[in-house]
Amino acid sequence: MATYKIVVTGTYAAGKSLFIRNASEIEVVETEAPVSDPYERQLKAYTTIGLDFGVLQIDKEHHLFLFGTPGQERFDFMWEHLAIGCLGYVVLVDSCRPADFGPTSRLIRRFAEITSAPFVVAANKQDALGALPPDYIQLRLGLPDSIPVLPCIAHEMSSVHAVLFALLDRIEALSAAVPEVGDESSTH
Ligand SMILES: Nc1nc2c(ncn2[C@@H]2O[C@H](COP(=O)(O)OP(=O)(O)OP(=O)(O)O)[C@@H](O)[C@H]2O)c(=O)[nH]1
Ligand SMILES: [Mg+2]
Repeated sequence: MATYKIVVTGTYAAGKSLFIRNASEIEVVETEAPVSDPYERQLKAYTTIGLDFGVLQIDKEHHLFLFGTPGQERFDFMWEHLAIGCLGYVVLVDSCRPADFGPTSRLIRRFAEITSAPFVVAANKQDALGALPPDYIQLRLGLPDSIPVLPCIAHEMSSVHAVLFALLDRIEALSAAVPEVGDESSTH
């Protein structure tokens, strides 16, 4: 049985924990704590301070180990730890919050320094009022056509699975053979 490590990242409240909850076949491990910043608390009461962890079996022999990062920048030291040995990663962006596009671009640049693994961007909350389309978000993030920006609704299992399978397709397209976790060549 082979396991592939996939990281789900993005800025504060982009939907990472919900994405992993709806992707996972096991009960997820979460590390939520009350939000102390009054501005951030306007969005929600709890935030991830360590990681999220879930598992998705993708065929008879392969499982994805899904690791969600914290979104608050003060916990960004966790990104490096969580990215070690990852096969690829998903960057979630809240499609309703253009103010998050700049911080998301910064996060994408930082992750590219941490790991050379392939990634896709998921334009999340496409069900919400005022959600901007993935094409527009791709332009605003300054991403080339080669980096897919996919529509996503983290509330829906089919949607999060579609994003993960698109990432696996991209990983496969970029590497002749997909290395397994534990194989030194998969460590970036
Ligand atoms: N309408 C809608 N709401 C969403 C979607 N994804 C997430 N949310 C909501 O957005 C809020 C933040 O979701 P979380 O999963 O906690 O976000 P997060 O990225 O893990 O947040 P941090 O760990 O604090 O950075 C919650 O209220 C979710 O219910 C979505 O696709 N559609
Ligand atoms: Mg979270």
